Amino acid sequence: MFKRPLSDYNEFQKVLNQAQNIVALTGAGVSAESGIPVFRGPGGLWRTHRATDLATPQAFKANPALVWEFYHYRREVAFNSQPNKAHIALAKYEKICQEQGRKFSVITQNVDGLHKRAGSKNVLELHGCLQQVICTKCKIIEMNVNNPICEALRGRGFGIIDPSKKDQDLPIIQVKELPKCSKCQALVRPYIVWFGENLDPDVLDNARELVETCDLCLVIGTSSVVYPAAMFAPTVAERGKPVAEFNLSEDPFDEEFSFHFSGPCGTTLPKALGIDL
Ligand code: BJW
Ligand code: ZN
Repeated sequence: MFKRPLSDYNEFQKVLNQAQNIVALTGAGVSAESGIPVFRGPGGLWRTHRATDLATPQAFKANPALVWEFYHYRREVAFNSQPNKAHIALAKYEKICQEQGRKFSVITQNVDGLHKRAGSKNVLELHGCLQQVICTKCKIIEMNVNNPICEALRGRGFGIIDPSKKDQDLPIIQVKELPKCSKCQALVRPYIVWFGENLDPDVLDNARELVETCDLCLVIGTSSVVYPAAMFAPTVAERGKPVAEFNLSEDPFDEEFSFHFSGPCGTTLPKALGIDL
């Protein structure tokens, strides 16, 4: 028989107040109200491009300039965005938990850095971050928040997202003009986990441990289609622990989830966590 998860804030708060080890798993929807496009669905980043054209190591090998244009656009949007009420509520709730000796962690699929900028401290960035680059040769990982990251990318990338902007008429960027490693001068790439690449093993181990030990999981603004993150919340539910989903969607992702709060998480999440903003 289909069990419908509860949408009752009072019932959720009873569970929340009892929990000692809480994990919040977030996806692109948590940053949507900061103006950062989600990946899938209407208005999603992938709508005019196949993900495999832009977010795979093969795409970078074939056309590093195209991939860098895409990431220059993404960096520009993310660096000019601000954390929204959902990010801030999570950061404030982590602080409350810390004061009470309870554990609160964020596992995010997002690469925009907004959880940390909102003040969250226990954050695992599963898919990397836009603020870092990795050298294709010596593999050194460096922080780089220069914007643009190199002169050749200034004003570029918007035509990838919106073909009417026609930046395909601009001159092709040569590989030698793309961002370079400060140590060995080889080409660098965004420090992002692309399709078909393994996640950082330490980050993945830490995430798995949280998933296996938490006593409450909040799953916020994710379509739950990309692995391994997609299996985290169902794994918690299979252990018999409560999972509370916050999504625009009316329908829960998994009938084993205990709670489903439909609507923009900038509204539903502060209300559920009892944070006044
Ligand atoms: C709101 C809202 C609001 C909106 N309030 N809600 C079969 C089984 C298992 C694995 C695979 C498989 N076939 C292939 C794989 C591997 C692959 C995979 O999972 N593919 C699937 C598509 C099937 N995974 C990988 O390759 C991973 N590596 C790996 O598994 O290594 C081992 C391996 C290697 C080789 C083969 C097989 C295994 C790596 C995955 C890396 C994902 N990278 C991306 C791109 C990064 C690039 C970048 O950011 O530039 O990460 S994909 C993209 O999707 C991005 C996101 O982090 C990720 C998840 O998306 P998310 O966050 O869920 O966003 P959306 O847009 O999908 O959803 C938004 C949601 O928010 C929606 O539900 C809205 O309703 C909601 N929403 N506004 C509340 N205001
Ligand atoms: Zn190098």
